[in-house]
Amino acid sequence: MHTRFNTERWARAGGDFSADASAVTGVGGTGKYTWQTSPRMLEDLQDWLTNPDENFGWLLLGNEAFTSAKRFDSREHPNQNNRPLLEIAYELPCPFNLLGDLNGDCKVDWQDFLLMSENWLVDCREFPLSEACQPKTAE
Ligand SMILES: [Ca+2]
Repeated sequence: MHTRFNTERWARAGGDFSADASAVTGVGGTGKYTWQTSPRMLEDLQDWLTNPDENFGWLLLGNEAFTSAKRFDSREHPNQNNRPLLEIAYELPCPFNLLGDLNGDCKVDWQDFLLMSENWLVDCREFPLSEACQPKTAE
């Protein structure tokens, strides 16, 4: 009932949360569980970075129709191995100018060739309205 006992209440009993799940996973017996990355999770992370005062984390919501209960350990659990863990993997932009690296991943490979081949023989001077011809923007 309360966001902070006993002065503030949720708008709905059980808590206020988005109806759209950021991620879903099945939970069985005792063990470790992983929620796979979703575009919505990335949006949540960016939103928390932009608005840290609104970072209340994620809610683990079970399907109450199954008359079962699950317990998850919190970040205060004495055994560090049982605490929840958020892993974020990212790559920094390539710090080098590499001729032929069209996607900026710091290597010239088949992905760059694919990008180049999609526009093979496009002539923007002759056909400037071609979808592939985007005006340069000032940096
Ligand atoms: Ca590349």
